[in-house]
Amino acid sequence: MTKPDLNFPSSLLSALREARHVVALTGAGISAESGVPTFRDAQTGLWANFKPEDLATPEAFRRNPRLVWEWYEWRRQLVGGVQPNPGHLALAEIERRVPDFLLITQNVDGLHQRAGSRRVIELHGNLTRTKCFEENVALENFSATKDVPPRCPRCGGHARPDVVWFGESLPPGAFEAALAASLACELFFSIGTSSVVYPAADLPCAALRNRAMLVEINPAPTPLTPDATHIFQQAAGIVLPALVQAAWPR
Ligand code: BV8
Repeated sequence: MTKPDLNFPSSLLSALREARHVVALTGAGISAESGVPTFRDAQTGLWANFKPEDLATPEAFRRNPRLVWEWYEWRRQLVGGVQPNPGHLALAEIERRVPDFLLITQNVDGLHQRAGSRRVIELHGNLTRTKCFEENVALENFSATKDVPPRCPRCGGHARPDVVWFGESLPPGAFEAALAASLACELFFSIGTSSVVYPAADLPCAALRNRAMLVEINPAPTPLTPDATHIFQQAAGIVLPALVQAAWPR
């Protein structure tokens, strides 16, 4: 892999070395280099004719529970077959080096935890977990019946992925904790997100209200780009390991 011509401003390197409170918000882009299509990538194969935003809703599930369940089954299989990439691993390293580091993710793939990150807020849930659509209660083990989606053994309702769909509230307390950390941090990273989904997209704005240094890592510009202190328009899997190496040379 060619060495990136990344020169990190000394202000960023010293901020990262000296900060106590650092927050990173990630989106689907950080999993792209693991081979997980981003949320707004053109869908491929079986799903080429569907837009994720049209599938990730309770209405879509009510209309066609089998279709939505099978989309998540496909994504679960895909995620189960990939590995965290150097971007995920670099964030786990930053957590080990910064006194108070919080990772807030919009992703539902669980790759941050598999990379070793421990302080993670999953704003939008996790597709490896399942719950009952009717009772909104976790379903640990449901016998793989012939039903697709499987049925809740308690009430007979449909099983669904434990993710937050459009129009649904975030997990209780998740956004409040993420907002409090964003309002208190000195350094905020927005990584691999198109910054269009709310309320997650409010978090970097909260950091700016606290006069935090804002760093955006995304090959493409986003609505947040004009407000960023530092912008790295390259892949997270390239920028993040290089940043860790520059801040804490081995
Ligand atoms: C809520 C889980 C309120 C499922 C997701 C009308 C009614 C209700 C709400 C709304 C409404 N109108 C608007 C809203 C708010 C709505 C919203 O924001 N809509 C948007 C579309 C305008 N939000 C909600 O509905 C939220 N809930 O507001 O509740 C409420 C309150 C009380 C009572 C009831 C309701 C819930 C939002 C959560 C939706 N669920 N996911 C699933 O994943 O299947 S969101 C979905 O989008 C994913 O989680 C994804 O992570 C997230 C954001 O997308 P990104 O992560 O940014 O991914 P994207 O593909 O867009 O971009 C990838 C980026 O990576 C790109 O910029 C690309 O350039 C970059 N990239 C690519 N490669 C790399 C890279 N970057 C770095 N390195 C690389 N290698």
